[in-house]
Amino acid sequence: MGSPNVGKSVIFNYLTGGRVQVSNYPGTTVEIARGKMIWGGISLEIVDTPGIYSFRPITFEEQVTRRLLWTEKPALVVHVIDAKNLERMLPLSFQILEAGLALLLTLNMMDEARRLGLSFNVPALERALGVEVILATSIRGEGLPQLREKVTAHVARL
Ligand SMILES: Nc1nc2c(ncn2[C@@H]2O[C@H](COP(=O)(O)OP(=O)(O)OP(=O)(O)O)[C@@H](O)[C@H]2O)c(=O)[nH]1
Ligand SMILES: [Mg+2]
Repeated sequence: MGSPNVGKSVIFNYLTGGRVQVSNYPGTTVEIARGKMIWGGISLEIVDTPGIYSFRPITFEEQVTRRLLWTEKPALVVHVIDAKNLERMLPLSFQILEAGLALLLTLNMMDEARRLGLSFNVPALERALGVEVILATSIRGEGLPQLREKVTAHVARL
């Protein structure tokens, strides 16, 4: 899950071999998409959600996403963030943690962030937030094998 237009569906397609629509405008995904990932002997259902700005269910997309979290209690929430807007997007991470859900934070669009001169101290961020952090440029597949490993490892520990 995450804000609109941050690359959630690109990541979903990578993990599941799915083909949900990806486009450069917010609100592309309007309904929940489900796919299967089999990796390391573990079979998982991966869910792609409509982009949301916060847990306050104002838009229909936010209502859909929030209901999914409460009713299905996912084993792990992959919060996808645009690395260029970390500060603006982090509050949703805290809301996910406050809801008692396990979180894996993915700073996507690292190609654009690097172009802006941004870099991230991942171990420091992980210590400060108490969650695992991945850097990714999902349109190039960078960081996604690592993301898949961490998702699988988390589920294997349950
Ligand atoms: N430069 C760059 N563009 C990316 C990256 N990941 C995704 N994109 C582009 O960002 C746009 C949005 O990607 P989507 O996967 O549709 O985003 P989404 O989060 O599913 O968006 P909604 O469904 O609207 O919530 C597309 O044009 C992607 O090609 C990345 O790492 N770097
Ligand atoms: Mg989408």
